[in-house]
Amino acid sequence: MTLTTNKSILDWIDEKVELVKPDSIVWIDGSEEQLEELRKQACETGEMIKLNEELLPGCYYHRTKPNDVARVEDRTLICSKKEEDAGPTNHWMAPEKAYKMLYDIARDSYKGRTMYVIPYSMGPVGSPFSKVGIELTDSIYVVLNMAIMTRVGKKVMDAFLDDSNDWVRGLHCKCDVDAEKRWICQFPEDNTIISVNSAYGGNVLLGKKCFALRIASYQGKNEGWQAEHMLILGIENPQGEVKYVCAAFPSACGKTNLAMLIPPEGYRKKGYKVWCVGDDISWIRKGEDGRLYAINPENGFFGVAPGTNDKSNPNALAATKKGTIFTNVARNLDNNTVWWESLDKNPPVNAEEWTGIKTNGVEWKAEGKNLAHPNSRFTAPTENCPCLSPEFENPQGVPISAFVFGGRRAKLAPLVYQSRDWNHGVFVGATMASETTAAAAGAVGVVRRDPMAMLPFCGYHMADYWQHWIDIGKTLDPDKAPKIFNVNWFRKDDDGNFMWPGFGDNLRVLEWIIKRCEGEVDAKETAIGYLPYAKDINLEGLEGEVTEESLEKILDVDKELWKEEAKGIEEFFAKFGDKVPEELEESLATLKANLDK
Ligand code: OXD
Ligand code: MN
Repeated sequence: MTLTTNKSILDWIDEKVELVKPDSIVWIDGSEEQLEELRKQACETGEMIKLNEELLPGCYYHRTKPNDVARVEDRTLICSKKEEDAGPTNHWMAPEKAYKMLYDIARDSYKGRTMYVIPYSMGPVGSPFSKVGIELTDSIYVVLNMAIMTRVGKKVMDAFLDDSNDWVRGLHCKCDVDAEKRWICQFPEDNTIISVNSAYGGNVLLGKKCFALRIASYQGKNEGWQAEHMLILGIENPQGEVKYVCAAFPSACGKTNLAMLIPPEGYRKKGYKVWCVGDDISWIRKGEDGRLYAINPENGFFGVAPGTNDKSNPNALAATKKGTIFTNVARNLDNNTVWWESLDKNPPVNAEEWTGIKTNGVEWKAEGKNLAHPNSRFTAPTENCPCLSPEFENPQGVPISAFVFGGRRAKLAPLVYQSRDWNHGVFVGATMASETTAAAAGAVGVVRRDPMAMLPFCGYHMADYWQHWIDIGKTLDPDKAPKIFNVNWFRKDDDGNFMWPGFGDNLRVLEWIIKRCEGEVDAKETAIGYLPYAKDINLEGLEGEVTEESLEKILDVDKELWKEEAKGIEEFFAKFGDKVPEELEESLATLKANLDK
């Protein structure tokens, strides 16, 4: 039984069936009965393990092959017709060559397997922002994850026009999970994604990075909207007014934590609340009132487990307590629950680490080994999140007051600054950078430029993407355009200690940002943009940790360091030749001139 009579969809599926030759075909209708049946099957084959129903109701455990635990950027290709359209920051292959290579790998690979056809919607079904995709997969794990991360099934097809060709084709073939033949290919001009030889989330949940960022960024350029690697949060003041902020950070900068921030006690007592609309991706377009509105196209959180605990992010932890799939974490065999580094201080003694080795967790840790993989994940429904915004399902999205960029800079960037205007804000985003941490392989403290946190996710030429930002700005009335800011929670003193407490206290900075957007507070004009006066950041309740004096230091702009930074930016821009928008070149020239004053 099919769920649509849309000919473009049915023809494409027929073609792919012919290629991969499944034994049977199952359409995912989104019903709880069908999903429950699939969970049962996955448990029977060992693909998943049911966890303790009392402690973690509806939760399952899965492990991937050890060679398949993360996104693979050097095997992620943008297959545009022209190489120059992929740009210098993407890996590229000509579409003809890529299709042939992928079809040769995929051919007959579903023999003895079932093809699952997943119709899914990115965004609330029927919202003007939303887009439809069809993912074909031979993995029940993928089906069950997609059913959490997106809206799936009959309701999606029922709302989809019979003659529409505006849908994204996605073919996933697990094959043998051979790392040498693993490819994640986006064909932006064909609305097509093909992923082979992986079963790791970021490579196979095609709605997420592949569609909602790489393909969607390209669609957005052509259709006048934006797909961004941004969280969305709402800040409610004691009067009940909510202002929304979109923020982009490179990995390991606490994006999910900021998205689910818990206000400091003093703020909570006054009645402040923070609402999470999304933790990873924003789709943004202009509303009828001329303001920019954003939706979170996803329906779940695919979060990194290690580091998530009661202190760092109680809301994310709460979201994982039911209906969640855990991947590559450790298992506590005494009570059939899960554990990961820093969840608490008590690794299970009777444990199974992430590859399945039975071990005494305490001894294992004493040997300096991880029980959970550092990139182990939870796939949790957004509806579980205690601070999920009541506007989460709003088909019109939420109005954005500010865009916030940020990174990890030990010495350079001040706690917060505001760009002079939209174009300067685009420059701030385009030149975003973060210092590498010990969490990733390679040297520590090296500056890696990651424009708008989109480096691995932009589906076309990065300089054209910057131009798109500039062009969007031209369509906005400056009074209605979101103001653009940069934050740095990671400034260190000369002894290497963090100078700002971070976490919930970041609300103090967000409060200043909102006040700036509302024109309620003055700022100091500096070489890099507008900075707060220290007195304007509320430090109530932070006594002893941060004083107005130490705040001055976190807000300091060291001109010599910034001159170095300007050189780094110049080198970075050189990679893009004459494609860098003139507005960004002008911002660089202004920065240099300001620093020489
Ligand atoms: C993610 C990422 O998993 O950005 O969200 O890598
Ligand atoms: Mn992300």
